[in-house]
Amino acid sequence: MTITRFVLNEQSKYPESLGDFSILLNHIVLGCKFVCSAVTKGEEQKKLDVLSNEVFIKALVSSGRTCILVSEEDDEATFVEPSGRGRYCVVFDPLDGSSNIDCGVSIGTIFGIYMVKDGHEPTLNDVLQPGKNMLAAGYCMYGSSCMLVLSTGSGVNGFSLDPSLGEFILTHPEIKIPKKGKIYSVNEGNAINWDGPTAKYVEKCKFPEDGSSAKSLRYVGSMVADVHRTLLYGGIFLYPADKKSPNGKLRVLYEVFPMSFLMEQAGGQAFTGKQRALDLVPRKIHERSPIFLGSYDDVEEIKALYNAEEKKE
Ligand code: P6P
Repeated sequence: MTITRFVLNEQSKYPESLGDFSILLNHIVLGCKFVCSAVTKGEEQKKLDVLSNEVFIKALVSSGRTCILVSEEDDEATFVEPSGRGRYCVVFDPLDGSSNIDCGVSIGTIFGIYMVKDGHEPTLNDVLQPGKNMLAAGYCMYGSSCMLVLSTGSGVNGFSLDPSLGEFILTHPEIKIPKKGKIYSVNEGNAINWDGPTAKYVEKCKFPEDGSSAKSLRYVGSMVADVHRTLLYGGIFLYPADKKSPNGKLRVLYEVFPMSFLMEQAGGQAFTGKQRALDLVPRKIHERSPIFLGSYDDVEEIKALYNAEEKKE
């Protein structure tokens, strides 16, 4: 089962579908194949950052199905010319974690897709939507192998690139995250700046009070790698707010939302410290938010600590 066939099968569930969504997804897949090839060739980081952004902008515009594009690499959103416009907005980080390229750590493309709101000239409000309005989200991880993990709103599926075929093949059907995990994933170097609930939660991971065994710490520093491990093995990934960065570091539209969408679709959850991550309504296209995502029970534990803190205030 190739990703192309999978997407067409999904489309057949919507008889009224015009196939636009499938065409859009296949252009995203084309972009991922191109970046995978460039990363594998060992291009230097600066070139790869620029190249991957150009590849996705060109692929998305040439699909004829997009109208607004938001990229981590571009300060402003791209509004597609009216003559070549479609109904979809795509938000993406073309090469997240790219500072890790030179040491061979896995990096990735992260993307999310919205439908424009009805019948008017597209504006930024068409992308400043809560993550729960996304139609699809996914990431492509470039590492020892190239793997695309995708959700179109009915579960999560993983596709591995078969270089001899040049096709993504379904290798991880219907991924479900374990309800509880044994791993926590956070940059402990920021501990001095954490707020109370995060500090208390990490302490519980290391010195459990209920006699259970301590969690293991795994932190790559490349979101796609850390989230992919969390999705497959379970556990929790945290990028909390801290005194230096009151909104955390990760970007809402093209890091927090797509990964939160995937986690919920896989049976996990995602929390900002204040609310369900997908309920957040961004005000700016490069807005940041704290994020706690992963196994349902693990996120519940840190939610309880933040909710208790809120009651005290
Ligand atoms: P820190 C990479 O730069 C990135 O945007 C994410 O991929 C990753 O999760 C995070 O930053 C790592 O940040 O502060 O721990 O190095």
